[in-house]
Amino acid sequence: MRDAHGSCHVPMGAIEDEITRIEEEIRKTPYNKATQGHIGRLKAKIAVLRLEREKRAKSGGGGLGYAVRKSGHATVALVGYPSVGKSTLLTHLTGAESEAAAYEFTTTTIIPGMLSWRGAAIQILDMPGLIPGASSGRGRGREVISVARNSDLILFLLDKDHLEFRSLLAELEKAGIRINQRPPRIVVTPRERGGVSVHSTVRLTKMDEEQAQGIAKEFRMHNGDIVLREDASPDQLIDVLAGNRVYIPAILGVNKADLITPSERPPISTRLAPTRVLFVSAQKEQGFQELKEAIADALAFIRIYVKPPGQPPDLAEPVILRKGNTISDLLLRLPPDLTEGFRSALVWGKSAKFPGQTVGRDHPLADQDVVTVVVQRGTKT
Ligand SMILES: Nc1nc2c(ncn2[C@@H]2O[C@H](COP(=O)(O)OP(=O)(O)O)[C@@H](O)[C@H]2O)c(=O)[nH]1
Ligand SMILES: [Mg+2]
Repeated sequence: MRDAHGSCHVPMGAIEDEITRIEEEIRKTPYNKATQGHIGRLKAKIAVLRLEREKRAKSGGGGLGYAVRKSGHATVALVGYPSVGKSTLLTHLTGAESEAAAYEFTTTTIIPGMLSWRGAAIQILDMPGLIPGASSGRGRGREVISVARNSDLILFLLDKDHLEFRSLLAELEKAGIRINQRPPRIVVTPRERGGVSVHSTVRLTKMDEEQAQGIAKEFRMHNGDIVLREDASPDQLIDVLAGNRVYIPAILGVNKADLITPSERPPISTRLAPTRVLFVSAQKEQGFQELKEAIADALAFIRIYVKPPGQPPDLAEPVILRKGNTISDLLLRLPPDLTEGFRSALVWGKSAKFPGQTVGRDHPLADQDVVTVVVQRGTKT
């Protein structure tokens, strides 16, 4: 609904002040049935103001002007407070040269390293520490956040002496990053007239239809249908209306484990539950095997064996893809002479209904599938 906002000419500072004021109002308002509609609308107002702020930051030239070149099969962003050992971890895990020193804010740029794991190349990005206020542009916050937004996985790293990570999450949340969540099952269809109608396919307990309409109004949506296919919260509806959200998985590591005894670990795990904790020592290279496995698991790599027609499959060098990838994604990774004039593919393995099933470009593949690409003969010029 971003196009729906008129361009109001409020100065940037005023937007910031207004966000702070509304956040304060939400904090002061007790949450109950009587206030839930009001709070929903306040949250929607904040979301709209943040969209406006993003738009300004981009158009005003004060934007990012900055990007990290993605390479490898997937990109992992290392996110943590300053001095938790992110740079040390990158260096020891990947061999990349990153500055690690015994003082804060040593990482001035984002440094990439490459980790190879069972044939998959995983790019790991070391970043300046995330600090409160990053999402509104404090420190190098904008950069950190834009890199995190574009990554396939976030690896949160905490220092064993500073186990708080709520505020890291909050900072990413404010920037539209949703961690370990799936997109809400809400469908919004704008229309020309007829007002806003809200339908639900399940019983709603967190927000009623009138409250949903109130939120839509804040996004200047005056006509259209909102279909809630789950018991959605106001926050989830706001996410769908705001439209710039990204959904990224994350894992959590606690560093400097060389300085803690085995008996000190369980209480730390309990404290951070239900998030699973991986104990590592970046410096002593402890816990690296489990960490690498957790990264690879979270990235959900699948291995595809390509079988040229009439030949055995190439089992030595699978093509590495991700869960959910299709034949189309596979084609992009093969040399053009193997895919030119693509007609169909034959699939053996878990994704096939029967061995050698003929499928099209949209067919989702599974780990260890064997695939033959069938091309039209004589189409080459
Ligand atoms: N004891 C111990 N110290 C560590 C470990 N990892 C990093 N450090 C130290 O913590 C300090 C900050 O590390 P650095 O990698 O620069 O942190 P960053 O700001 O998160 O990149 C440095 O003095 C490191 O030597 C570890 O696993 N164990
Ligand atoms: Mg660093």
